[in-house]
Amino acid sequence: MSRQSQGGAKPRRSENRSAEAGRLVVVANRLPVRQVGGTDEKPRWRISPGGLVTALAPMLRERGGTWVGWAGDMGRTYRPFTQDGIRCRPVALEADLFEGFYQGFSNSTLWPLYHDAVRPPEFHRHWWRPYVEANERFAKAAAGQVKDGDIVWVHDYQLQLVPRMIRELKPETRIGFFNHIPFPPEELFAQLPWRRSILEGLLGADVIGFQTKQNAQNFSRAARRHTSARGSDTELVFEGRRVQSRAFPISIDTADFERSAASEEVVARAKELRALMAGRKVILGVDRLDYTKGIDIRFRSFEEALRRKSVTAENSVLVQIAVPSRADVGEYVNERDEIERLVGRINGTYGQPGKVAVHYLYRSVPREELLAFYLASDVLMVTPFRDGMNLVAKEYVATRLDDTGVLVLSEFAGAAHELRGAILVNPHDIDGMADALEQAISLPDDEATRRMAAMRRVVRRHDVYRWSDSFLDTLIHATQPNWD
Ligand code: ADQ
Repeated sequence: MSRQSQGGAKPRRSENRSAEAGRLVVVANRLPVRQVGGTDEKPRWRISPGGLVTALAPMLRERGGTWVGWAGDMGRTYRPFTQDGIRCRPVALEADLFEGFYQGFSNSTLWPLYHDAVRPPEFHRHWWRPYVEANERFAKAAAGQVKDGDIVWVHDYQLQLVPRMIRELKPETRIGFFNHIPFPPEELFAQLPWRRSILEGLLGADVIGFQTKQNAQNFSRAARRHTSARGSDTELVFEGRRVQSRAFPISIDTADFERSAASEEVVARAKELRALMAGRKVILGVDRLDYTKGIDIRFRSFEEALRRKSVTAENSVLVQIAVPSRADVGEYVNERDEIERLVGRINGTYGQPGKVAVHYLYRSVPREELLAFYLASDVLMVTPFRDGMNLVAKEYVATRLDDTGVLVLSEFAGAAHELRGAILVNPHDIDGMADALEQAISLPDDEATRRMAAMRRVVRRHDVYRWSDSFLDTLIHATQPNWD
């Protein structure tokens, strides 16, 4: 849903101010499209829906610019193309490079390290080299698109070396970086053998955005400790340049979620789902199947509540939708095995004929179906051990148009800083989570409404457009000693 379709909304600030800057060059691991047929010479593409695309597409269309990223197909080289008004510049990655850069260094070194080392990060020199090489490819491709006055916005942990690499190729460019995942405490980050290169890579940017103030502070401390950067938690000076390190909490297209949640199709499907589980409290979990999301611990807390008999398969059901993710990384295979073992154990012990205790759906579901599940549930449990933000929590809140429903939320998700009406839990504490679940299913209606209404105000005020506007506004107005 584009911004123009929001009933004649006023132009946002960055739309006006962006006149001062040039075009926008977005650099992200993935292009905002997927191939849906065609031939090798003439592939057909479709835009992949998602928050980032939604937020940036209007600006890319209006101001011009390019999205630089991988097309999702190893070893294939595609020519630049335009899809739905967005110019795409594909970056080629062969199987060997992809394995070391993405599955290795990005997902088996950085991902666990940046999520509080909930799994031991693996440090391998033979993964670092492809990480550098892949970052060089993205940086060169991006620099090739940059004209005088353009601004560049680099995204996420896979591309942390890119800001500095672009700076070397195009020294006068305004460069922003946003980290979608947490930035770990300095003591943990210090384990990384390539810590200085990563920090200096990021310091090539003018503005480095994080999900929370704590993440921004963690970065600044690590930078002061391991590089020549000096300054405060929000502003550093590195090699004579000014670098801002600030929190820009990401959000969703709230108006669009509200509209879809009111649609006949979604409302009718939600009714059907409710009828299938009539008379029972529906507790929902929705996640990528990832060991950081705490799906296993959520199941254990539900099992504890069943053991206490405060919850039974007669009066409650846990529905878990888990979207397959990184299924070729060993830890993810183990996590899936563990989750499926737990589902079997819980249903074997507590299920009744015709009434399972846990419905487990291992698949991606279409957006309307996902929204119908949000509407049909009484409680959403979001229990990551660590999460940059967690958009599922915000999506759930946005769809509860009648202010019903209860959110149980990990205090270690970035969203916990904003969604104060949630019942906050420590995901390492199984008994505490079982207590929270009991509290959630028996929360008086007026209290649930008060909490949900407060959270809805937050997601309505702070949507994904506000996020991208405030980041780009900060970047456009960033100054450097040699620019003044
Ligand atoms: P993710 O770790 O992928 O994102 P999250 O923020 O929850 O986590 O976003 C997941 C998205 O996938 C949501 O939009 C959700 O609707 C969708 N989804 C999840 N399960 C699904 C299912 N079974 N079927 C269909 N859709 C499903 C990373 C960081 C987060 C950060 C985001 C954005 O890890 O912390 O919030 O980027 O910055």
